[in-house]
Amino acid sequence: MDRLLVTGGAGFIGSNFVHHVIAHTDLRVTVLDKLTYAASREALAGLPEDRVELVVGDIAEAEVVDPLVAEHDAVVHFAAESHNDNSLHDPSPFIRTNILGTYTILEAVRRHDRRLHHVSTDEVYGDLELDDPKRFTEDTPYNPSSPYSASKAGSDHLVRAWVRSFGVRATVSNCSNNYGPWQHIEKFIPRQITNVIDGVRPKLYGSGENVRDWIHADDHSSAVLRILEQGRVGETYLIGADGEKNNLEVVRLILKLMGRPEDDFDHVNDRAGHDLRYAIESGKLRQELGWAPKFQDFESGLADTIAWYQEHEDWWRPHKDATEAKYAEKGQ
Ligand code: NAD
Ligand code: TDX
Repeated sequence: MDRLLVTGGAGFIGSNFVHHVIAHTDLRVTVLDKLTYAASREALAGLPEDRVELVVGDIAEAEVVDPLVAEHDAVVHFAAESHNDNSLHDPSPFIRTNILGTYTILEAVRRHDRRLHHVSTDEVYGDLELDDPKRFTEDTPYNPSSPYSASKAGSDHLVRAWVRSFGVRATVSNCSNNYGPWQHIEKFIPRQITNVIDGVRPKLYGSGENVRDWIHADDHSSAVLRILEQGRVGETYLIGADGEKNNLEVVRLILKLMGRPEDDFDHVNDRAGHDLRYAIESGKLRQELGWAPKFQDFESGLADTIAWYQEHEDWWRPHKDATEAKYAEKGQ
């Protein structure tokens, strides 16, 4: 393997993955990214020009995707519409990018017989009760709740069908909630950090009892590279770092780390259909492929992330007012 095509490589996790690949392999990388509102060229700055190229284009257009796939040995597919709240407002780009886009990539890797790794989410499994001792495994039945998670579930099903029916050489990973630098400020953790920087109280949906299983984006990247290099074709691997926390705990920790009283937040309108709890059992990935996360301490990872947003205000500031205006319309 010499040349890698990374879709969505200008987004939060895709850009992290490109940096990881450049640092840990000899591969050359082409990023295919539409540069939607969620992308940032800055996240790819400083990478070696002889090893990384950015192609601006849409994964749902076969005339863009097909020749690029033909020129590469493997595809790692991150590109997606990724925010649940946006999918509740307008599902249409989620259907187009997440389902039609994945179909377009599948047809190209089928035609040119290229290796594919498809990046997905634990949200395809629906949610768990708070007191349920079970966690999601590779055998948990699909039960998505939102237009976002349903579109990701649809994309996973397409990949599995193309493996079985056409012999496409693909793997799938389903990861839990990521945090770290370059995450769009519409998402929970960066929204609250940038609110506190602005002297605005963090906004907690509903009671805040909802649990997410946090993993640092660097650990997601190392897991995806391990699966690409050593994963068994046709298999699904769950990626998680045993980071279950409820949203109230996370808001309180952000406030504490930023020197504010721990009750200095507002409860706002809940998300429609809000999933209660996600939790990943990642034993297959750890035992079969020997992967382990590096960020074991959520509090220090969060402190680094807070420092990053404090130091990169020029990056997020232009998007803050418009992002908050959209939430304000919904009483959030
Ligand atoms: P993101 O929204 O930050 O980035 C998505 C990227 O895809 C952007 O650069 C955007 O421009 C690009 N894109 C969108 N539509 C496109 C199109 N039609 N053609 C080409 N490029 C397009 O998302 P993220 O948080 O980095 O998530 C990346 C992937 O990881 C997604 O597939 C998501 O479902 C999955 N995932 C995310 C998380 C998480 O916590 N963020 C957890 C598990 C899985
Ligand atoms: O202001 C907020 N207040 C709040 O309480 C926001 C934006 C969110 N929340 C809650 C909703 C969720 O319970 O925080 C939790 C996390 O919310 P998001 O950051 O929107 O993430 P989530 O909906 O859990 O989905 C994320 O993880 C799985 C990613 O956005 C998905 O792309 C990924 O698949």
